[in-house]
Amino acid sequence: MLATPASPLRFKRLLLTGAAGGLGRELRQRLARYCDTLRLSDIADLGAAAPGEECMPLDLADAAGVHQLLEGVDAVVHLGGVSTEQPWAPILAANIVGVYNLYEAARKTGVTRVIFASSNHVMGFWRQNQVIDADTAPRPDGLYGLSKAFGEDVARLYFDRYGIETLVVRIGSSFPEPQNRRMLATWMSYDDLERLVVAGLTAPVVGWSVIYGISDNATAFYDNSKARHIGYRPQDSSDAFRAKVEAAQPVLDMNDPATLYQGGAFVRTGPFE
Ligand code: NAI
Ligand code: 15L
Repeated sequence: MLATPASPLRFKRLLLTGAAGGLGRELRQRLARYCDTLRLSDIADLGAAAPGEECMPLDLADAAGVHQLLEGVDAVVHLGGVSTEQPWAPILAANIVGVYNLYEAARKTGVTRVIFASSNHVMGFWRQNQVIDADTAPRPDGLYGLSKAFGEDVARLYFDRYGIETLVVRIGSSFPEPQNRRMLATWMSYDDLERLVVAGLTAPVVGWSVIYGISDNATAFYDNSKARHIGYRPQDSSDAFRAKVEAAQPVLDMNDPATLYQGGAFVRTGPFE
């Protein structure tokens, strides 16, 4: 299902990185109608290009390749990179070197708008009984969250120095359904993901802005009131899944850091175990 009626706003060419991933496969279908050409990239197999698509597989750590990737695009939806807690080497290549390459290429090719898929794990060591907003200080919960915090700062530098606008989307949990009680607060439907990305692509002025990628959930750790200028209006809610999730996970262990902190199990995953 697609979230909104076909938009009259058309881009000549949009770039979607991470197009072979979970969210990339969703947005691949959904972004096509907003542009004449959808350029797709990933280090993983992208399959065959459909009409209106062009596939440019590459490693984001390849600076020359990333430069070519950005040539001739109007805007970038940057999903590519390591998306979970992993060893430092792949995080360094994709999320540190790769993001630097992306912004350098944007500067050199004249691309002026990026939607950057950041993560709630930039903020994972805030507690679940605290509501944070766009101005709250980062508290990454691992190397992955730390790398996304770096990406957010690269984006800010390239706005301050070069005027390249970025909507930083600190995505909560974007899956078909919320999978546990924490995700009742962090969940974002795929339809709302599409709404948020399109809002970021079409908002008149973005500058460097932070928004939390969540649906209209009754419980939330995040306050998006400082991102009203983006015009994102979520239409879905985790509330529809609440009874099912609570039945599947009736008891919470209040001594488990995954229950106490917003980052959930990420706060005790990986090199800090
Ligand atoms: P995913 O792991 O399914 O997709 C990421 C894609 O990036 C993969 O297809 C992978 O092959 C590609 N990639 C990894 N390293 C690469 C490299 N060196 N060069 C080129 N491509 C590379 O992740 P998912 O769930 O689709 O997430 C997309 C983005 O959104 C990621 O940046 C992730 O950090 C972010 N995000 C997603 C959330 C979610 O709930 N799905 C929550 C928070 C953030
Ligand atoms: C993320 O950043 C991950 O990319 C995703 O796979 C989920 O684990 C999500 O956060 C989450 O916190 O639920």
